[in-house]
Amino acid sequence: MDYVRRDDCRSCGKPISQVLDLGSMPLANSFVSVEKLEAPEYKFPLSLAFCPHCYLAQVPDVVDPELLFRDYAYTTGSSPALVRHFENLAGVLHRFTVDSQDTVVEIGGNDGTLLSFLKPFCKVINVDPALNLADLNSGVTYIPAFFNHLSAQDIIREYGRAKVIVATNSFAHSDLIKDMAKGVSVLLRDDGVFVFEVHWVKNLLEDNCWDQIYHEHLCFYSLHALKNLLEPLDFHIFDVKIIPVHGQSLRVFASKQTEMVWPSVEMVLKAEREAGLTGISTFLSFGQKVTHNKDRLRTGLTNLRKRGARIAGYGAPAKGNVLLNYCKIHPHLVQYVTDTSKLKQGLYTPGVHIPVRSPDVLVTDRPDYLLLLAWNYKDSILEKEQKLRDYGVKFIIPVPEISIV
Ligand code: DWN
Repeated sequence: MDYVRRDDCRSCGKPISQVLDLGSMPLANSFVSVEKLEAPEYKFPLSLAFCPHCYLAQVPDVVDPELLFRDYAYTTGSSPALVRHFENLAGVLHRFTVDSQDTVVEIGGNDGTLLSFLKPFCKVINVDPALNLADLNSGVTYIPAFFNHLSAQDIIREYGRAKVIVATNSFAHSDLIKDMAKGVSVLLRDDGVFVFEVHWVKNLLEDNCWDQIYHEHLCFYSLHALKNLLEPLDFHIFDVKIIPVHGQSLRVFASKQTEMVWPSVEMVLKAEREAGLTGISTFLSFGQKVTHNKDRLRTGLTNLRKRGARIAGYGAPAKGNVLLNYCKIHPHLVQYVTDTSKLKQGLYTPGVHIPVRSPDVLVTDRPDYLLLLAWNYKDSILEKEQKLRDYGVKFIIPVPEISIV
């Protein structure tokens, strides 16, 4: 089945309530080759729901993961700021792997960027379903599989149990999230630690990062929702950090031992209560704000084009494809988008079919405006492109509010 819609919470099983409808949406990472531009394209309903019982915000629209992840256009290495972030994370994880015989398993390790920093010190295994990324994982054991309770048992038979299990933006990507967590529990040594990074739902709501809602991101976590998911599985969250990645994310540390809990956990829980993350009204007002933002962005771009301005896009992230399709931004508004990823260059963005070009095009072609679709790297990009800006090219920042710099 390519698509199924849930009406129950994937964490606690109780009924969920829809808070935002983004309509029919193509798959955010399914870029289109020129040969397939006229062919039919997968589009599925996309919405956001909230569970008032365990506080998990979630996408109820479940697309077959074989369609989403087997041939994956996104590579971590295409974003230098993210590579630096993973080098820092590797240092944090290294504190838990004191022995070269220790094993670190990464769930959804993509092109092996994070594990490349750890492989000199311990055994490293990347469990990722993308068949097209295997060759990028040099020196890393690559298991082309979805991580779940079953594949965890296979890994134990072949490699033993893990001292560290890490998941950076993959612990929100499974409909069977409890089965994924059970896999972590059985694979992790009793003295092991589970470290994962997930987009923080507080950032989604407060910074209006609605373009982060797409079929790969099935869960939008608060620490409250994570506690309700993991504690029944005998995990204990003992530390949490708020990190400036993909907007704002939580870096969560959990183990199977009831060791001490750092004050950071209560601090984040308190911030979430104060932000209204345990009540549906906060999520309903977010939904209304998104609709307003969509209309403002499309009207703004249309007015610029009417005045003869030329607009291109900067970055072709998955979230950018949600924004382009939800706001119905076609090539007559945004002529092309640039992206550093060679896997995306020469292809077309899903749905609206805007051509993806190398950033080199900007050396000779200077549009009046660049719509910053990769807004989560705003600081590093604005710095990198200062020369373009000195020539008068303006950047349109779509999130959290539309601004021009
Ligand atoms: O969970 C996921 C998130 C965390 O990462 C996956 N669904 C896939 C991916 O989502 P994304 O595509 O929105 O991630 P990024 O890292 O925001 O994508 C940035 C894109 O922009 C990349 O394709 C690289 C490109 N880029 C660029 O062209 N010039 C990035 C930078 C920093 C640049 O200077």
